[in-house]
Amino acid sequence: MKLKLFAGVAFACLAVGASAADIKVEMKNVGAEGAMVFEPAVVKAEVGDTITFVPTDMGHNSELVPGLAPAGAVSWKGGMGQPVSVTLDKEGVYVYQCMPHVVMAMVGVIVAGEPVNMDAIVADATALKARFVMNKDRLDTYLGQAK
Ligand SMILES: [Cu+2]
Repeated sequence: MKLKLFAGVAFACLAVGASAADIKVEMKNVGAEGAMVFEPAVVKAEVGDTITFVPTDMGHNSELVPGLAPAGAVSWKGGMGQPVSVTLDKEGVYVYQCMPHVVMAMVGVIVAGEPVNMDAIVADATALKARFVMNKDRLDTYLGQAK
């Protein structure tokens, strides 16, 4: 009996070690860094990892900002108040938003592997940042943490 349990635990550890990570990001009305936030807002992951956005509070979604991702990378667009998962398929920086709260800079950053496209993301984020009315420095702060 004891031996069987040990074998089961050992197998479970091996399985976890061999598989890609599943990282959760909460969509929240209020977080440690203010109102209308993804938490954690900056995720460092690896290609093959899956990010799951969890509707901790209702009234949010998660969707990739078109153009703010590695070339040819997977896109995603979650429904309002719905969980959505994405498996990262290209190395680099991804910027995503909550559609109804873009004006409050409810955005987030994912880095898969190394931030190889950071210069392009910074240059192309101008249009997104122009839509922020509040928390105007959030995306720059997040991108700084992602380097
Ligand atoms: Cu939101």
